[in-house]
This record gives sequence, C-alpha cells and structure tokens, in this order.
Amino acid sequence: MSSEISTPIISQNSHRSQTFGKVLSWELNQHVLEGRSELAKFRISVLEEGIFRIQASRFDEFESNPYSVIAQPENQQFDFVEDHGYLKIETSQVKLELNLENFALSFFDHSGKLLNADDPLSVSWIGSEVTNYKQVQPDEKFIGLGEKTGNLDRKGKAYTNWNTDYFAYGTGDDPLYMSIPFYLGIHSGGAYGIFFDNTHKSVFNFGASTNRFIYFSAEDGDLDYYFIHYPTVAEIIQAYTRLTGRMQMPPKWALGFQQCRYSYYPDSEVYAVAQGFRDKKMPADVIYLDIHHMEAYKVFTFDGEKFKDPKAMIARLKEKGFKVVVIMDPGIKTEKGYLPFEEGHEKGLFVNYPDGKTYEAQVWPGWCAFPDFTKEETRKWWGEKMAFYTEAGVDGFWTDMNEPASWGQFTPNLIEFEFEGEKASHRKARNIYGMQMARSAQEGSIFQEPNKRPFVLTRSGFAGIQRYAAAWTGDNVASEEHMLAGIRLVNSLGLSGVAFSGYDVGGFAGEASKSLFARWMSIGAFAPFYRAHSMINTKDSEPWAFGEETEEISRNYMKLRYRLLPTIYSSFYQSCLTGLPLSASLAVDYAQDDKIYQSAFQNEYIFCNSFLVAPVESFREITKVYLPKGEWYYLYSDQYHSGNHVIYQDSPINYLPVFVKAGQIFTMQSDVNHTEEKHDGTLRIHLYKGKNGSVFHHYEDAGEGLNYQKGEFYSRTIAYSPETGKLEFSKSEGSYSSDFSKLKIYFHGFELSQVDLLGKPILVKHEDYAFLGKLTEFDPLPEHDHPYFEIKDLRYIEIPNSSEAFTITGLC
Ligand code: NBV
Repeated sequence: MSSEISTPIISQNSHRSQTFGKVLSWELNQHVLEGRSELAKFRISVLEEGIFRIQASRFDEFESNPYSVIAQPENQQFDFVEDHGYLKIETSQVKLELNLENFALSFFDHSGKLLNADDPLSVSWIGSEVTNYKQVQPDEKFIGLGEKTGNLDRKGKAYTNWNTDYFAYGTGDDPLYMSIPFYLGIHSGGAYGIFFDNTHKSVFNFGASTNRFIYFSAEDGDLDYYFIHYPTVAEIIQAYTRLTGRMQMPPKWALGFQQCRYSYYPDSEVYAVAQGFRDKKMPADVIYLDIHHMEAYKVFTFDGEKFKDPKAMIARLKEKGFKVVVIMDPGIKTEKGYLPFEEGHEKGLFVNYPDGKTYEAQVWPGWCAFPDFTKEETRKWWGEKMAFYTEAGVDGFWTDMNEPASWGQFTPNLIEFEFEGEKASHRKARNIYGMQMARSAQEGSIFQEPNKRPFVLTRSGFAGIQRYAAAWTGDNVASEEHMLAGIRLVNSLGLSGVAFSGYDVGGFAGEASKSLFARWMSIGAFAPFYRAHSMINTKDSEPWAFGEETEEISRNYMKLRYRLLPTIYSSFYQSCLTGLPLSASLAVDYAQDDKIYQSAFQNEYIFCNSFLVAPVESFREITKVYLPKGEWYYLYSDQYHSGNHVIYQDSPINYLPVFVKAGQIFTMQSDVNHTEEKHDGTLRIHLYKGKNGSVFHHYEDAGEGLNYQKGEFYSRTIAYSPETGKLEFSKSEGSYSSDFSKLKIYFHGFELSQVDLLGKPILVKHEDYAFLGKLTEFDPLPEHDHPYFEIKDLRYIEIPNSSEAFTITGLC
C-alpha cells in the first residue's frame, strides 16, 4: 500500500519553531511505514509487539546512535489500515494512530485505552533542535530517566542530559554524571516507556513552566524514540533492556562490602585498613586505590615511593581475601617520554581539534590529551595498556572523570571524535564518551584475563551502560538528605536498566555524624553496590572510625549482607536474565498506587524481591511507613501487618525498618569474612506464610570465571503454594554441585509441629532467632538502651540437600 513518496526535503534553518506538518506522502514497505511532509520525513517500524520505533528527520538519511540499542532490527509484522485521515498500525499490544494532518501520534493499548498522545504540535524543530510535544494524561506520573535527582514522580520538573562532573551536587541539582533518556509514564490507562535514542544534549520537560504539554528535545540529530508498552512496569523495563542490554554476571566478590578512600597510601596504610576489617570481624572484599597510587597522577603508573612493590602488596591483600580495584581517569598527561602519551599521539588515538591538533585540557596530571574511546582502535589500545594493572594483580577497574571532566568544566564543542567512523563533534559525542571508556575497561579486562569476570565501576554513562559496568552516583555529601536522595538515584537507575548501582556510603564530601554513618551502612547493606568512600582531608571514615556504637551497628548490617549473599547472588543472576532492578522502587510492582509517590514514601523500595526497605534519617526514632497491598512481616520480630496501610514504625538507630513480603522465600548462609571464605555448608531458607505464594530462583556457581556460561551452575526453583500448603524444590539444573550439603528451612508465621517430606513426617523444631546481633550497652543510662529483637520459637526443619526434586507438604 502506498501513496507517492519523493525525495525528502532538507529544510532551511529557522529561528522559529516549525512543525512536522501535513503528511504529503507515505509508503508501507517490508513492514516499515515511511512518509514525508514538506519539512521532514518519518519512519515507523515495529521491533516487537510492544516496541515501536519512531524516527523523524529533516535530512536524507536517518541518523542513529550506534552505541545503545543492541537488539537486532527485525521488523515485526503488524496490521495496517488507512482510515479517514489516519494511518493505523496494530499489534497484539499496541495500536498506533497517525494523524495525517499534523503527524500527531496516539498510542493505545490492545483494549483501546489511550496510553500516550502527541500534542498537535507533535514533532517540531527550532533550528537544529528537535522536540516531541506530548499531552499529559489525567493524573499521569513520570518515573525513571536514570541518574536524576528529585522526586520519584518527575512531574513539574525539567531535566537536562549532559554528562557533568558535579562535585558535592545538591540533592535537587541537574545534570549529573550519567544520562539515560528513558522514562516511563504511568496513569490509570496503564504504563508505557519512551526511550529517546539521541546522544546530543537533550531535555525532558515534565511540565516545568508550562501546563500545555510535556516534551523531550535534543539540540541536534533526529527524533528517534522507542515507544514501549506491555501491561506492567516490570515488563516495560524488561523490554527496554532487551533493546539496550543487560549486565553480565559480576564476580561474587563485587557483591561484598567495598572500602574506598581518596586515597589510601602508602601500601602500609592499605594493609592497615584491610587488616582492620579482619581484626574487627567486619566482612569486606574490596579495597580501592584512588588517584594517589599513581606517579604524578599518570594512568598506568604506580608511585614508586608510596607503592614500592605493588605486585607483592596486592598478593598480600589477596591472602587476606581482598581484591584490589584501581581508578583509571581518561586524561593522559601530555608529557614527552611518557609512553601512553607518546603512543597515543603517534597512533592518532586522541581527541583532536578539527585541524588535527591534539585537544588538551587540564585535569589531575596537568595538561592532558583524551583518548578517543569512540574509536575501536583506542579502546583496544587502552585495553592492552591495562596489562600494567592486571600483571600487578588488580582485579577491578574504576573509570572516573569520564564525562569527560576537566578544569574549567566547559569543553569546546568543536573537538572531534571518531564515533565509529561517522565522526562527530563534542555535541554528539560527549554523552557517550564515559560509556565507551567503561566499555574499553571491560573489554580490556577480558582481553587481559579472558577467564575472569570483569568488574568495572563507572561514574559516567549513557543508555546501555549496564552492559559494561556498575555505576555509582559520584560525589555525594555526608548529609541525611543526600543519603535519601542516593536511594532515589539508585532506584531511578534501576528503572532505567542499570541494576548494579550504589552510592558512596557515609557521603564523599563532608563528614558524617556517628548516627548518619551507622544508618547509611545499614541502608547500604540493601543496595546492589555496597561501598563506603570519602574525600581527601576529611576524618577517617572506615566503619570503625565513629566509635563503638556505630561500629557495632555497621558490623551487624555488614554481616547481615554477607549472610544474605545466597539471595543477593541469586537475584543478580535473575537480573542478568531479565534486566529488572535489584533495588526496585515501589513503582515497579505498585505503579498504580498513588500513595507510593508521596514524598513520605517515595524512598521505599523492594530489595531482591523480598525486602521492603523503608529508609529513614538517622535522627528519626519513629517513622511512617507505607506498606502496599499484600501482607508484610517486620524483619526482626516477625510482627505481621496487613498491607495497604500506613504504619508508625519505631526506627531506633540499630534497626533499619525492613519488612518481608508475605509468601516470599529468601535464602541465607552462615557468617563469613569475605565472599571466598567457606561457610558452614547449610543453606538457610526463610519462608513467610502468606495468602499469595511465590517462586524463588536459587542460583549458585563458582562465583568467578565464565564456566557458568557453559552450564557449570546449580539452579533450582523453590516454590511456595499456600493453597496446597506445599513447598516444592525442583530438580537442580546445571553441572555445578551445590556448596550446601544441608538445608535449614525456617517457617515464619506458621504454627507448625510437623511437616511431611516425601510423604514422611518430620518433626518441626523451634529456636529463638535474631537477624542482627545484640549491641553492647555502652551507656548505663536507660534512654541509651538499644532495643533488641528476637523471633521467639521460630519453627524450622533441617534436611540434607539434594539435587533431586522434593516437596514439603503440610504447610498450613
Ligand atoms: O579520584 C578522586 C575522586 C574520587 O575519589 C571520587 O570518587 C570521584 O567521584 N575523583 C572524583 C576526583 C575529584 C574529587 C574532588
């Protein structure tokens, strides 16, 4: 089907907004709908039933971002009609109507409910700037957009995507280090996602200074967005991560506690800190080398004075069960005789001015050249250079300052990047630079040690960054509001495809009070990435540096984190398969519940599917918690609450409010000092009685290496069904044998005296059980008492582990 289509018009520049205008011709060819107006042309393709791609351009060729979308462009079939001035496309999930008068698009779900519609201004240009104006639906909420400060619901605010080094940013400031132009709209008609795949500086205005529409725009490039609709927020995130990719399984040690400091030096201090964790019996896995490890801040060097024998130092740390992660900044000192500079220069690997001269700006080492990570050859070369670190025994890499940052914070736009052969100025390349540096670090790590799982932590990134690195939220501040803002940042990253992220526990800039540090350590235990970090010239900030009370609270939560590793590891594996967040804003599962967006409750989240974490400032001894529909148990006491209620919860400094979703299952192990230390071989399975059941996907593998990709894993489902009173363990899959020889199953909320295993009765035992250790009473005065919770007479059974399927019955 077609109407005539002629060559597109390259429009003249304009100082006024020009709308796409009337569609003059169109054509349906190989499941792609294309057409044009006087001003521009469009293309609509369908990638899958719930993913539509919309492109509009004023140029001959459509432009696309080669970096973010990895899904193969297979054009899905759809139903098509032309009907009374509209072109209509329909799949099983979405109906799209295109108004031929003004190119305004309306998207409906399969039942005909409106999801999203363009304002009549639809797609417009002002000069090179392209904008899509969209109507706001009644009571619509906007969530996501990656690393953005502010509320969970972004309505009324505008945000800019322009990767920025922002030391000690305010909790409402924007833009920060990483840009992910993907958001979700939620209203009574349902939910949808929009991924605007344009790397230029872009703006998302959710109603700041206007009540007519919301819009997204980019300084240049095409309008190129993916409209995603499936019935739930979770399915939309899964679809978005089918497009932009998912993380690979990280090494298990990266899930442990990590200690950083700007900077630990010399080597004796690094040992002392590492030893501190062992002496204090605080589990930890990683220690970081920040910029002082280098000689004059030159990447791929060690300061020979401070670190006389880095290889021996790292080997000694490994003996203590510590991995070393090293910082890499992109700026390469432009110094004669410094090999990385000379090589890079000779091979033409740096970012240049258009006349071919090397672009230089100042960073830590002084004047620097910047490797062009948008060039494959540069990425490879950088990866080869990383031998310097891997040969010394470094296990992970931390890409910092990769916005890229430089003194003056204002990069001239004319500098040129390779952009995979396309060549692009800074305007188009800036937002992608950090992600390509992280990619180079990941590929370099794999190149150097092909059998190891890479671990890269990045500050800057763009849509798809989750494929290459974990992310942290940069230079936060030691304040209560920053602690809570960080949680929203991490949850927003999770809504935007980045499941593995965290914040500097304790705050990077400034100094945390004892109680703030204690609370932050407790919350961080429920973050995907758990690292404490602090700024140069501040007080010591290791978890024992704040006095005994903070030390004990920190230890309690660090130990809880490690005991929960079987759950966390299993959840990471699930997240690799689905792209879903580990730290999930309540908007993932309860999107249509207006209460969750209220400022009092917007920080709450679900960790690893089981735990509702209600973060609260350290000074608040009692807090309001919203428990959404369902049933909940207070983690520490098993106190039962029916959901859809606001409760007043005591929140003394030694107990972070955490609730377990009824019907859920999670798993634990015995205490260990680090992830490679052997546990006692018993897997603790915690089951919570509920009206709804659940399925837990248990996953184990070697924790390192890539054999899991060849089937060397151990996985099974554990399914609880309240209707039948059964707990069913599936036969295990994979060729890895479980690290656990015994299972201890705890039954929370059940009054049991006997259960049946394979038809035979087993006696149910009981014990008093505590998730956290008792604190020492430091102060004789009663008001300094710390409460202590134990679950009395918790029912449990102990059975041998087996790889065969079996069922426990009689759970009533
Ligand atoms: O390398 C020093 C710091 C680092 O510790 C921090 O985590 C980064 O976000 N880095 C920024 C450079 C400048 C800090 C003022």
